Amino acid sequence: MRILLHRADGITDPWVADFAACLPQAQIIVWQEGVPIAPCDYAVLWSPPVALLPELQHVKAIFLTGAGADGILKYSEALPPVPVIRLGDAGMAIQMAEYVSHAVLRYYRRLDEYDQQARRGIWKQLPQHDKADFTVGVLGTGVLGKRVLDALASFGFPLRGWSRTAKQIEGVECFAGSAQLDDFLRGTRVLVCLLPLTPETTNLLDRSRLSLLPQGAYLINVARGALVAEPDLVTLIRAGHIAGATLDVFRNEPLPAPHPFWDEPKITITPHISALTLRRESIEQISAKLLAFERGEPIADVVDRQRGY
Ligand code: NDP
Ligand code: OXD
Repeated sequence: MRILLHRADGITDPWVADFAACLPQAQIIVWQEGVPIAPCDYAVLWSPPVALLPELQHVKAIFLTGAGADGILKYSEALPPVPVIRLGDAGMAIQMAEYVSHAVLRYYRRLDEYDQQARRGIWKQLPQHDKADFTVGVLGTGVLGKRVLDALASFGFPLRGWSRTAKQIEGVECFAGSAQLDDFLRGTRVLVCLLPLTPETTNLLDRSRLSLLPQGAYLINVARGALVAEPDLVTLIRAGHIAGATLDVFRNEPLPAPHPFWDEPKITITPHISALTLRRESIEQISAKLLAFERGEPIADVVDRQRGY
């Protein structure tokens, strides 16, 4: 069995070693631009360069080393009609819960403001936010969104979730579909974005939708930058409607300099680290799915290419 491997960071040796341990019957071929290779049975990659696409014509399935499929589905027309299988959690959900809980608590406990005070030598207790008024709304209640909601539940925040299909999640007020989005946003004080990037969700958070959030709302985007209309977010922050944003993902990554986000003190920037791909967990999951696929068994996390996630 021949597996084509592509890593955007170029660090491939540990992947080859761990695949050899998990799938000793497989030969791992590291893709290198311009180096011809014999056809492979499977591909393991995430957001490949265009030059790699011809190598996918012979594969039986494409395994992603990430949860989001937008980086490969943008080439949909050039892909063979084979299953694309994304990661389901593989150690990312708990990282996402840590990151989002930290950001929500930082806003709720006014830690940013205390930090600014401390830098100016000010010792002053600020009024505590009312928790009943600090509803956290999670866009996307899939694998990651659900884990984030579970983590936030332990702090007692009022919770709501929005998904494409109707859901029932204990302790969470659930909304579904575009008909219920406005109501969801109107009652959300901290908006957490955990949606996949699809034609339906691109630019979902534009000026009109972000304006539905109550005055003094916060945005935490850990999904994809193109879900948010970036200039609109800056406008609403400068107008004081949005009190702050924590952004881990951007339309163009790395976030270019200059970009207005860099100069906006109410925006916290991290370089796409809210949930990192964990190599060992990912290789174990991919190997198990690949073997199940070879045996003709059903496998989880097959991307619906029509839906886009
Ligand atoms: P899932 O597929 O498990 O969940 C996606 C959720 O979004 C589902 O609840 C789905 O609804 C909902 N959804 C999709 N389209 C729509 C729509 N048009 N309207 C309303 N709801 C919609 O994905 P994951 O939770 O595993 O991952 C979510 C995203 O997080 C990834 O696609 C990726 O972009 C991002 N990500 C970011 C990382 C980072 O480090 N910043 C790391 C990993 C992932 P339904 O339940 O009805 O299907
Ligand atoms: C992912 C990501 O989709 O890291 O896995 O963004």
